[in-house]
Amino acid sequence: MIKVITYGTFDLFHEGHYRLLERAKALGDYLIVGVTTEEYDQTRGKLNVMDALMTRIENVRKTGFADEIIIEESPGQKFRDIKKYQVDIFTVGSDWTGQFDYLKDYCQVIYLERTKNISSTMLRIQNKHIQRIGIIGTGRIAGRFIPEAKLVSGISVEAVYNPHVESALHFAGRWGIEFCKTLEEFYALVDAVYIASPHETHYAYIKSALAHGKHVLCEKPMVLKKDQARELFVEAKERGLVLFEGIKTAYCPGFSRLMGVACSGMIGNVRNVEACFTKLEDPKNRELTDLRYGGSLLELGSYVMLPIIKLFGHEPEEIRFDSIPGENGLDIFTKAYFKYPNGMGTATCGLGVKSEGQLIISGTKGYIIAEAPWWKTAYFEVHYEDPTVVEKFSDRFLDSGLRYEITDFLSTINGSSKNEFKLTHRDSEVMAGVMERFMETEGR
Ligand code: C2G
Repeated sequence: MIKVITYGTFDLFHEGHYRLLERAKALGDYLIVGVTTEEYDQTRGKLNVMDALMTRIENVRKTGFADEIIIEESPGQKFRDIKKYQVDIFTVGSDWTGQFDYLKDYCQVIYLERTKNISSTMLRIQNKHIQRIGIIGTGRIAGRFIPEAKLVSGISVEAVYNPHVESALHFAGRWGIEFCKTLEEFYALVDAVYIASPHETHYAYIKSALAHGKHVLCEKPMVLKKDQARELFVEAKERGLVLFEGIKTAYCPGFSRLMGVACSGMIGNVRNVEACFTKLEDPKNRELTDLRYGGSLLELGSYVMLPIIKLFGHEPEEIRFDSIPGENGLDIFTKAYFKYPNGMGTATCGLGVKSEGQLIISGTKGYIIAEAPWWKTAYFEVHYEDPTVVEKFSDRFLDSGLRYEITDFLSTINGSSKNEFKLTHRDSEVMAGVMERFMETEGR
């Protein structure tokens, strides 16, 4: 008797799951299905699971393919189960290709083609809607999006679009999603769009996606003009669509907690915020060669402005910039000074100068300090006049951390939460305005 085992969350059960179980059963005579517990999903950083464990187990049982259902509750369990149940074949969908090759020493490992274009009609009836997401752009960030999206329940990455056809074809092949020659084809396959193309193309893509009734999650900086930001948010609102600027820091648990502590009164009134983020970039890369849309502030400014704008608001009395130009004139190190009625902020960023990446929030009773990479907030401290009193806070920041913004984007679309406070439309507008002013001072 050939024994087969597979594992999954099986949340919002859909035909992708059904077809996986059907083919897994066909691989042998006896199929064991491991369904993940909430705790295990928490451990492995799978977010936004909607159905309770018993619901997910029942949905697997109803297919009739499982001869035995177990629960998956800890890392390393797969290996133990293979020994314990004397399994001949481990199988899982092709979105995990390569991730379980280590099991090949103990049993056959088969990756089954994941199901594309899952129609969520069945789910719509159950009013649990899977959002089908398409990606515009095929660069580094786009490549990080798919592994992150896989760990957010309730979305399915379906398609990619890039006018450079060969990179779109390569990307689609690498990730097992649909390649679309035209935007029309692309929009037909998705409910929402993740835009990870060069900054200057964002505005047109957002306009086009909204016009086609698609929700939009756009990489930062979303747009480089205040009026464009305002226009796009108004249009999204009028169409009942969600438009998010993807600044991963804003959505991660650690940063939300840091903001909470800063506003809690623990450090008294906030009077000064200093945020620094430098990343030495290869001078041949677009970030340091595109004379109009490159440079440090446009690349990293969203991160270092975020805490200042979140804590002091949208009406600085004065904004001033100091920059160090590289050989081609692009800013390789920029400080933006913000003067408010009740405090001041300094946003420092650099692609050509290395500095200490700290976030310091100074208050009338104490201060918060978060070391680099504070923009992937996992740890920060609160200090007071008495140096022996230090309060420490830590949160997990998993992998590239795009899953947090994806989760908030999704739950806002599904109406299950209004996480506007993490990054408001006004915040995005103000940041676009700062970028615009900077580009004006640079004569771009
Ligand atoms: N699947 C599929 N087609 C889809 C979606 C999912 O074939 N459109 C497959 C997945 O590849 C997986 C199974 O259905 O083999 C269950 O998917 P999930 O519930 O998303 O489980 P997952 O998070 O992929 O966990 O330890 C758990 C395993 O790592 C799988």
